[in-house]
Amino acid sequence: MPIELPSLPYALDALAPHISAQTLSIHHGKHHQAYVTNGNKLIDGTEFATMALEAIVKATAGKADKAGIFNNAAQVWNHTFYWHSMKPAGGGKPGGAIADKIAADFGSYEKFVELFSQAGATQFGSGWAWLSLRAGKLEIGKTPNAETPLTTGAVPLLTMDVWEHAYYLDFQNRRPDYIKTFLDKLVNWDFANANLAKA
Ligand code: MN3
Repeated sequence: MPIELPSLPYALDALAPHISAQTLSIHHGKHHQAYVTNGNKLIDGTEFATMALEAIVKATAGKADKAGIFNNAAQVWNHTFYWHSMKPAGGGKPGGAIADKIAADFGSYEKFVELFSQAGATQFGSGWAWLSLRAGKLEIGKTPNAETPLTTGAVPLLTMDVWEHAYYLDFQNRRPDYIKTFLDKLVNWDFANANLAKA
């Protein structure tokens, strides 16, 4: 199968009690898997069948007749990026180059927290909050559904899934509590630093 489900970079219970094993099991094993399965069905026999995932996402973005392929392929990419955006015992203030860049571009870590939390909280319905690098500057954004900054010339550094399936079992309707937990207990600054170094 051209599109594959990657393993989680940690055990199912590694993010508990913040994100439960049940949430990760369903989110990775059912939701992420469904995007893989449906994406493969849709690209079968097309010019996309031999392309790498990132190339499929970029090639189908914004094309109404390819929306099904885009939605599934981009959701596969976004979810893999999201798993790496968290780690056990993560969260809190960053170190390294990303810390300096946040201070330079947002003024302070506290301002980053405010803007990133606002992006996640105000994404109406399903979607994602992002920290990206665009033209050398950090940018915080939100995208609906499967949309990703990857297709708009930015380099994604971190993402947070704000689809209800990401938090409902652990936080019910309290999306702001999930966002606070993501930032305080889970966010993987090593991943953001690695992405920044490659950008
Ligand atoms: Mn999701």
